[in-house]
Amino acid sequence: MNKISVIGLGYIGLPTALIFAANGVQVVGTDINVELVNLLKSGRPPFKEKGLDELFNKAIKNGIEFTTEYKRADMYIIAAPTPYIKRNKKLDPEFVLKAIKSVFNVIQNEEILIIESTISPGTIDEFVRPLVKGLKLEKGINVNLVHAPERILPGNMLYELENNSRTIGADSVEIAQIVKSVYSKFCKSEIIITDIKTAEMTKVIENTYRDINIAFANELAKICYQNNLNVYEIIRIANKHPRVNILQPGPGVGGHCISVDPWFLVGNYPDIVNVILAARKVNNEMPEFILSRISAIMKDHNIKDIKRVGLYGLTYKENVDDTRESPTLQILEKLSENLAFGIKTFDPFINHIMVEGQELDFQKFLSEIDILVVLVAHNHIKENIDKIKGKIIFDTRNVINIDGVYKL
Ligand code: SAJ
Repeated sequence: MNKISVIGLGYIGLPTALIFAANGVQVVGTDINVELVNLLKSGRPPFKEKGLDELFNKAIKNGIEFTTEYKRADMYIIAAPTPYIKRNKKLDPEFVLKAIKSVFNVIQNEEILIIESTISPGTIDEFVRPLVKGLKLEKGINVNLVHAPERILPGNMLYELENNSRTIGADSVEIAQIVKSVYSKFCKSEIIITDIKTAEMTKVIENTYRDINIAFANELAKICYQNNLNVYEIIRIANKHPRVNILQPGPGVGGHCISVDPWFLVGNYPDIVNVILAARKVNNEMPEFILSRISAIMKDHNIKDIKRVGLYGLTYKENVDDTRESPTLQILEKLSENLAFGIKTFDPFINHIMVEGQELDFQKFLSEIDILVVLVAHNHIKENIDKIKGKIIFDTRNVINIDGVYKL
């Protein structure tokens, strides 16, 4: 396994390519996006992540190659996007299938083809195997399929790449062992070998489990609000129980994973799922709950102009610059057009205008509002408590410890 080709240099593919290269593997990183490849060639990673710059420099020093072309390798890792089709709650495997077809233009024989992209259970059987079978016949070669899903946490990706256990799903234990030995070049944790469908299922249910637990915390927040109880104190005390681990309520669930993966199970098993679907509904209704709380606070303080309300945070969670499916964007979508235009927003991680009413300067943002709604717990807001004193604050993330702050 001298050379690895990583295809798809996004949130998963890029850190994976870099960490293999930083650990002495010859890596070629391929992406169809010319601007992205040029950015990488100029030595600039496309997103912020703790430790990414150092890893990037190490990979460059070790000769990592970035290109839009597909290059021959001993192992191909596909980390192409797997978008979720809202209409039928299914996964769109097109990007992955296109990448596989392109790999077959350079593949020779017996290489290992690893899919790291999150795919719904059964995707390999339903879409990948038929495609690969045809391509193998056409070229008269064999290729070894593997599914190795990742579980790294945005905001702590590089630490988790090295320290999280991995699942290797393969058709043969021998191939799985080879892949396991390659991943152990950087993975210091347990690498579990299983079959492909089990690997597909475990990845999706891990995120589904988390979504259900967040939904429980959110529903608990609504119950506590009605009873004028402190949901955080109740969770804190309940979690003292040795077998209770309730997560934190928030303004909703964003990101391209937790808010997406459970839908694959809803789409694939509509006659079975109940809890999974109910949790999705609870989390998707949190933006409405936040809006009802904002209007109650405005009434409390006799503030009629939505322009005096500022939403802090556009990303889907703290200390990342990813806004996909963020609760704030969900809230803005639910506001009527003129209200959405009126409300102010600010996010220290977003340095370009992406919504109407967004301020790029924190002081200016604060000068224009009376009510500050904290929707994302960036370190930035915790470091600027002195600047927000005097505002009416609605802290949906329980990170502002000032008297009189509204909480969930
Ligand atoms: N959230 C809460 N309350 C909590 C925890 C999270 O409201 O107690 C919200 C966050 O604010 C965010 C959303 O949920 O909007 C998701 O955030 P997250 O940190 O739970 O998850 P992701 O999407 O950043 O990363 C998840 C992780 N999966 C699990 O923790 C089971 C990560 O390990 C996966 O690799 C990633 O999905 C993925 O790529 O699948």
